[in-house]
Amino acid sequence: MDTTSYPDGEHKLKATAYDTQNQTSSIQITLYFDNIDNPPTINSVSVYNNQIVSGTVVVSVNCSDDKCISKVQLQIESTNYEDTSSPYQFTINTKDFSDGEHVLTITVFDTIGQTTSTSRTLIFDNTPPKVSISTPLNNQIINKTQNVNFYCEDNIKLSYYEIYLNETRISTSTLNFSSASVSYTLNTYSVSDGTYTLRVRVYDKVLNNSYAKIKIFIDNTPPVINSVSLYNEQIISDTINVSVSATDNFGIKELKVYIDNNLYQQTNLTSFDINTTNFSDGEHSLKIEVYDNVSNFTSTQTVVVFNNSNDQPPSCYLNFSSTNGVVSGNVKVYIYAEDDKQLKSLQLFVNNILIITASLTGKVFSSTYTINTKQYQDGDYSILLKVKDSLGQLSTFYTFVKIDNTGPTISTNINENEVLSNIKIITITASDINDISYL
Ligand SMILES: [Ca+2]
Ligand SMILES: [Ca+2]
Ligand SMILES: [Ca+2]
Ligand SMILES: [Ca+2]
Repeated sequence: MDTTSYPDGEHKLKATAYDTQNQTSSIQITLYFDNIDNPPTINSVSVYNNQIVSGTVVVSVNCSDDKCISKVQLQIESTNYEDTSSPYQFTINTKDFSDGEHVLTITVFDTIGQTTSTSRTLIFDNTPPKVSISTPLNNQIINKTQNVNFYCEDNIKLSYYEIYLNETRISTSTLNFSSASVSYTLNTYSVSDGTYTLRVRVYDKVLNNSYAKIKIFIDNTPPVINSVSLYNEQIISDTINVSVSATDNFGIKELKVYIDNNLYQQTNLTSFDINTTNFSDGEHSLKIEVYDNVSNFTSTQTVVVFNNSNDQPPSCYLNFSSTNGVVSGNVKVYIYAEDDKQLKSLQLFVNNILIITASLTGKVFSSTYTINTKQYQDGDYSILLKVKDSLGQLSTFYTFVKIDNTGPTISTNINENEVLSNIKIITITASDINDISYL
């Protein structure tokens, strides 16, 4: 029987036999004719066009055939892979190929050599991005807010970046191009001063990554001025060298010196000269600002007296009547001052509290002030007199006084109305903050 002259499918074969008496007997059998074999069908492939892949990629091909599949081939350029049994899978090491676009041609064969093909274009990427930090510079000292600028690029496409300060991630953001220039504002006040590693890590779409790092110093602390080789109201003449002792956590950069609020010198040394002959005699304000490398600064201000005319400082003294240095009630204080040219002012302090101030004129001053000591508690006090001349030259006079406005305390060992007989020792006890003079 030639089955190809019949359509594929179910057929009934019936045979009838006759004997000479014309009696019959039949048999019927159901048969299936199968002469058509269609090409295979590819149902799905586990990668999609323009998919970016790296490392090892498994490509699965889901296919079927009306009869039987003999094999599936996958071809990348001149490299062929073959799988003869289901599931049809291909493990591709993308590192065996160059980065970039590659066409995967998938061909499914059935048992009579009929084929069906499809292709997928994949992008291989085994190259990490590149990143470089332009600001700050390596080993730069920074403060306040500082822009962190970096450039990154990838052979295929970037995905995101991360910025780390030491081990703390302080920023991250997505990137969607093959290159990017990024500026991030770092607020250095959010961390303590110190030495840090700033690291920028950049990822491509398949998480290949690389980083750039720099060392930075964060310094929001101004210098500390330990001392200046001039004291307040010091009298100076001609040219004087002033030295400044200052420290900073990351180093001193320079000093700025102002005389009467005008910039007089700017120097990276720790000392400077003042030529006082370029100024009028008298009091001048001297301000010194000490800067670190990122312009944090500390200033100190003093008054100095320039004297190039051989003007002599004033002299002064005071006295008052007391009994062995002890006073009470109203005390008359006699003050005397004199200068070679002109007096200017007087100040009187009790225990460093200013109680009398006066403007003076002329070369000689003398006056008596009355001080009521009852405004003070009993005890020891310092008396300080300061007199300045017209140049601002200072003269001082210093003494002590004991104030006692309280009488002695007295007691005895006998009682009121006590009856005494024979011999009785009577004790009288007296005490005072001052000495007892007599009983
Ligand atoms: Ca087939
Ligand atoms: Ca890449
Ligand atoms: Ca500093
Ligand atoms: Ca004088």
